[in-house]
Amino acid sequence: MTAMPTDAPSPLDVEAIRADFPCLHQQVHGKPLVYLDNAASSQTPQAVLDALTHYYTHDRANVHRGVHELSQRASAAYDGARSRIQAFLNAEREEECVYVRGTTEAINLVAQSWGPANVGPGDEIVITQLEHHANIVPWQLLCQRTGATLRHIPIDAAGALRMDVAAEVIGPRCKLVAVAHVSNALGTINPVAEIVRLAHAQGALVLVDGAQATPHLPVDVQALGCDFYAFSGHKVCGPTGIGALWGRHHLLEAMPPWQGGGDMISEVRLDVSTYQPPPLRFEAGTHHIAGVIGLGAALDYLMDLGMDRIAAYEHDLFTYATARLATVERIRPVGTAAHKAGVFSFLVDGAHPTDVGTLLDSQGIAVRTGHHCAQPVMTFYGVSATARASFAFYNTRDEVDRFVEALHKVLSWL
Ligand code: 7TS
Repeated sequence: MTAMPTDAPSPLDVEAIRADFPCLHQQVHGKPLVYLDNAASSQTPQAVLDALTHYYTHDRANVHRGVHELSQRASAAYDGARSRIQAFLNAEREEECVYVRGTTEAINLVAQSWGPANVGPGDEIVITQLEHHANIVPWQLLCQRTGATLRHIPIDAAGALRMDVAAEVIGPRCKLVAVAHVSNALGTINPVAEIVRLAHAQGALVLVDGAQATPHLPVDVQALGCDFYAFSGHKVCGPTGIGALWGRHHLLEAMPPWQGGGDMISEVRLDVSTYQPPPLRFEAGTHHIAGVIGLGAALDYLMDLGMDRIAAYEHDLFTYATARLATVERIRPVGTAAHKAGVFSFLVDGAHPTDVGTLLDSQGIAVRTGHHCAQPVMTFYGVSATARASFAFYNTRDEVDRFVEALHKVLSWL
């Protein structure tokens, strides 16, 4: 037996982990479920369900408003989740972590608050060709509003960013680069630290869309050097409708509010108001309290497992899946970059992805089909849709085998 290098993460006990996820244990169309749509939304462990139930059955009250016991307990649980986000992202301060509805809202917050205060006619915002619509449309809206220009870093045939032209695209007029850490349609892991270096050299900030990286990789915003980082709870085993925006403290401090209401103010008069410092300045109104508490529990769950162990397990599983899928005839993978995480997008010769997805579903295999809210990627490959299998740390080699078997069956019907 080969000895494990001492710095290698110890392996995950995936069978024990699977027992934590009630939704995985069911039959779909008479077949055991194989859930491979994790890039759309992950499943929820019992620890998160318990945290939600505990709030609703014991502590249900509004936060920051009551001297009464329930409100105090709810506030403590709600405020406590911020330190989980700080730890998960290795942020310097918990005040840098803003509760939002998800990645989409986080990006819109920056575009609508930081944007108009810092971007004007002739300035440039840079995105990439493999962004999710959530990291395209808010910047189009900002450019339309301010007279700035939207530019993009193109991709190559494998679905990797053309870093050979990135330095030219990120020019002296660039104010912000908005880039996905991991592409949702292709799985490409982007060289974010290198992009940060290019952007900072031009005096531009970098916003990282971490929706697809946070479920798979250890994220360290200080090591990445970025300025904003966004992610969604429902992709990291947490509830839907909650996520976080991390931003450097001095940037958040200088940003104006984007929504007004309760909880974000310091003092309100009839003619004018003053505002709380960040993060409360950006959290107007009653938030998704249960969601915040559930997100804290989800991040605790992932951190207890260890994101380095999750990444190592998934890397091994994905290498196995890619090799097995390469043996299936009539399958064309879309996105074959050298550095990928957990996403296998593919086309089947002579069949529409929707039909492939429907027939796989009849075999108990859940994949997503469509443009994956990344239409510019589809346009680049000259297709309108792909089928996409996306993996998580609770998937197994046995499930990969069942997926491949089901694909063979589906191909024999098409
Ligand atoms: N950015 C990326 C890279 C994403 O993958 C997604 C969601 C979002 C932003 C938006 O996240 P939300 O939580 O605010 O909706 N991606 C997907 C997907 O690939 N399939 O369904 C949702």
